[in-house]
Amino acid sequence: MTDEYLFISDCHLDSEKPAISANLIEFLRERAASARCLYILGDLFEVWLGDDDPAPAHGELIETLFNLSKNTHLYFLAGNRDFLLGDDLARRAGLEIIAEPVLLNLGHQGIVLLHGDLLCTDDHDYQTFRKTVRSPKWQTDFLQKPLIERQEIAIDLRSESIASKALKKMEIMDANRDAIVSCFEKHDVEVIIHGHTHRPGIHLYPHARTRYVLGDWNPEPSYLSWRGATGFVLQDPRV
Ligand code: LP5
Ligand code: MN
Repeated sequence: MTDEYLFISDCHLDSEKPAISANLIEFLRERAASARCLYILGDLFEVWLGDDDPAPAHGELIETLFNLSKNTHLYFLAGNRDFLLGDDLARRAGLEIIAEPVLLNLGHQGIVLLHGDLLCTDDHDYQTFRKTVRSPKWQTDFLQKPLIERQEIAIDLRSESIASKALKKMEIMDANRDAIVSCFEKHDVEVIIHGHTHRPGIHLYPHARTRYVLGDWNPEPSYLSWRGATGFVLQDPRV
């Protein structure tokens, strides 16, 4: 066991893209097994419609996570695709569900963890939609619908989202600078770690602040590692 902390997001696991699942399973077995903690910062699944979905395509992954959880602490913070992941799946996969913003300290640095969508404050339509689907009442109602109905709604919603994104300027789907600065200030931290935008990178701000953006896994792994001896290292083929 090392003192390593690992951060990933946006795997978007999908039965139609088995290479991503294979890469993640290999990462969990080979890379994460010696880490102290693994933080999964949302959009682990392309879509998660409730823990009653048997999701056979994800069986091996869930078992791999559960085995890993015996030695490595696994945390899950919801994304906009898998915010319906609940306690049942968390138990089966050995995940501890955490709610954003999550604060932690590594070395002498204060850190805040987010999925990243909350920073996209210029995307007003999305933020309105998010408020609706994150309300407990909406989620209870939605989860009471038969799975087949939820799947149909999700297909419609994906089409709506794709159509609506085609009309949005790229900038409005990125993190807003004022939202970033106020996040650093509000939480009094030096580091923000998030995903969601699929624009991996390391961004520097005044007062020795840094924002690490995790990439998606389509199809190569993207992860951030922290160790006492090295600090943060972003491993992404595009950075
Ligand atoms: O996901 P991504 O990266 O492509 O786009 C996101 C935002 N879109 C979403 C929607 C998801 O893609 C849909 C799939 C999630 C299923 C989750 C399970 C719960 C089921 C819920 C069923 C109602 O998150 C996109 C952002 C983009 O990130 C960048 O940040 O722009 O936001 C949108 O496109 C949202 C639109 O702007 C507004 C959508 C209005 C929808 C209107 C209602 C549709 C009716 C469907 C039936 C209830
Ligand atoms: Mn996302």
